[in-house]
Amino acid sequence: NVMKGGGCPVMHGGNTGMDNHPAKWWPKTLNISILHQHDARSNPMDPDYNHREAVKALDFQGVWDDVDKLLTDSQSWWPADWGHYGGLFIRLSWHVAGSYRLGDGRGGAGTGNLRFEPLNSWPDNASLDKARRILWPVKKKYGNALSWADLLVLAGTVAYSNMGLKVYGFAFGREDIWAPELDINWGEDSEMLAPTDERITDLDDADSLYDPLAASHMGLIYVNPEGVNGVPDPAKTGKFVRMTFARMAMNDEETAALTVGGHTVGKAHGGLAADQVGPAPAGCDLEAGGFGWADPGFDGNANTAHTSGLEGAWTTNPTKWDNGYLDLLFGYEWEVKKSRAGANQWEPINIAEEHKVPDATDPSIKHNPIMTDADMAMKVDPIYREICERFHKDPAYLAATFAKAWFKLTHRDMGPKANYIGPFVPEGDLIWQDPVPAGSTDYDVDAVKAKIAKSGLSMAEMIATAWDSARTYRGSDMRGGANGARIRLAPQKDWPGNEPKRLAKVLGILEPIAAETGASIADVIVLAGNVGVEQAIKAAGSDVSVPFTPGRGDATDAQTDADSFSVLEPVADGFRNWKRDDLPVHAEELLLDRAQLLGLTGHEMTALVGGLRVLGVNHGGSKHGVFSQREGQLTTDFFQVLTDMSYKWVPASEDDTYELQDRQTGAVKYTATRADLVFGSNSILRAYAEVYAQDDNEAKFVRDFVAAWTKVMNADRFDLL
Ligand code: HEB
Repeated sequence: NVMKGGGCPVMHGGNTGMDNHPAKWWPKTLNISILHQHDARSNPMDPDYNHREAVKALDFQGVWDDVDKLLTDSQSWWPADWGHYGGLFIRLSWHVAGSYRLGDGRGGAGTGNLRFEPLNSWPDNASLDKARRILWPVKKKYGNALSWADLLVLAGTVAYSNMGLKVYGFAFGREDIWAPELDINWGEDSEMLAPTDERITDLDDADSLYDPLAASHMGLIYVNPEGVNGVPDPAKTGKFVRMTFARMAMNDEETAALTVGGHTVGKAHGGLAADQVGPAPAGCDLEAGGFGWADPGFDGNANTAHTSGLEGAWTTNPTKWDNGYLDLLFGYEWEVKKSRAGANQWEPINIAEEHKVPDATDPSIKHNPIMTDADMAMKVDPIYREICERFHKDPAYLAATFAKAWFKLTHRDMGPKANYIGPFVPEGDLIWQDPVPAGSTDYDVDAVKAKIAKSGLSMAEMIATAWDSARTYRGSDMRGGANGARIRLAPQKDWPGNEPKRLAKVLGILEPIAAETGASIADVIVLAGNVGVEQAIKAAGSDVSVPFTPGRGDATDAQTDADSFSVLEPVADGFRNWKRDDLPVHAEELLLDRAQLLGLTGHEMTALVGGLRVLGVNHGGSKHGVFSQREGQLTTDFFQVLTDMSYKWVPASEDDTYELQDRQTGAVKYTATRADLVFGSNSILRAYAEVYAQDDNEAKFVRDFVAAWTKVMNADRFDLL
């Protein structure tokens, strides 16, 4: 952006491009900005705009009907195949939802992120730029109340309904973001669509794909449709499909249903060889108007469109929900062919004329149906085959299984049902929604607090237990958190990070208090943490009360999908200065990641760490980072010591730990981990640490600690929205 030569005095010193970030010289610097994305300044809505309230006033049926009308309103600039956009809209919704990965809950349909990079320009999302423009009139008409995030998922759902599937339901309530997500690590590949080898330990073991990635290539939603690294081999592809969908939280039956049901409609588009297609939207010149993948071979007819390079439909009637996919898959033998764009695809041997597919533009012309390598896996992989044979014999079972799996796929990252809005929300609970019954608010909070205070539990025991109960929350898919008190159920009660022995002892004392008072155990756990924090504030000589809102409920084992909770297990918790020994990632990176999932800002994270350290609530009672001579009092001692030049920091013999030595005498005064010292070494975190070390900010620190603590305790209280 710097004017080269000329010395032109025109103002052009702003850093307006993406290639000149201040940290580019030091790429190992922590990316603290992941804590400060989507802030109020990037959001164009009025400060008092409440999206949930706005949605409630939406004309839900009107939106549904208008999307339905768009399905057959073919546009000259991107004509609909067979005059019907159903396939395109479904692929749109599926790709929006399919970026979700269970490992960290990131990705998915909840935010409208497809409008922004990288997803807007991922090769796999080709032509979805067109789909959004087709939907724009509906977005424009219904305005703020209809988020893009909702509309992108609704489109495919309405399409299925239009084509004859009895859909399971639809919930409104997703709120749009206004800038790309900075926190999601999509992989560290060298380029888009780089070979799978760059993100896997062993190409013969699909499960060795790096966690938490789910797609087998950078820029894809799932697996390579032509086969692993482009080589057709349905048995091998089947293993990758299983891994990819498992990491989207789908089991084998759901995966088979989604693949079969997905390709029951629509077609693949291979007008041109990939190297003839223009750049993705973000790589285009201005006059492209935000459209990418310009196609010099496109003649204005649907049948010359290019998207993936594969070409053809899977079924004879691709605008109808029917059983054509399995009829053809099992009815014929299939062989590998090249599409006209040169992609590997499977085509049937000796297909009957009546099973051929009408051309997308001129129905008098007939084509072979196709299968991707992943479709062939439904026949070749023995587990998928057995499931698909059942689907084939029982189309009603397929339809019901698919409809439920589609609902899960598209609602998986919305959190509990309390977040669902609108008349199409299905009755009943689904286990993946992590249901929590409503808890009582009708009890005497002060009486419960008094009982807790007299229970004999130590301050650290109470604070650590409340923290552990709440810290599993992740804003990425709104799972986890203190509501439900699942910390007392399997698997959480046995997680090493929860210190099972201490936990059992504390629960043994808190559970009877809940029973006696009518409060939920979930509430009592949080309330005990608050009692502990209030005691620590008193011990330090001031008097601040910690806000509390009753009403958490207690989930049962039957309401808990233990398998799917395993991904919430903390393998590290920088807030309690702990990290499992075998992790190759630095403690400060894990801390930052957790803080982002908890929705904390940089200074909230700083206040919490500094406060929790001096309260002595480290995992296993470790003394690392307890920079205080008065442990148990909520003071700024951690920051005082961190910024005090009379200490020097020396790496210790134990891995990744440090000694704080008196600069004069060499005496070891304190020990620390990377999750402590990063607040003094990283320039941004040090700036926050200085705020809390300042003489004028002791009271502010207590206020900020209490606010951040309360934010974490209430992170999952969607029932209060
Ligand atoms: Fe699919 C299309 C692949 C899954 C739905 N796909 C498609 C294509 C391809 C594929 C390649 C073509 C594109 C173009 O246009 O060219 N997929 C695939 C794979 C997988 C899948 C590999 C894994 C297994 N899908 C799926 C799912 C779904 C779907 C799950 C849903 C549910 N797709 C779809 C649709 C379509 C497609 C609807 C069509 C589109 C249109 O029509 O446009």
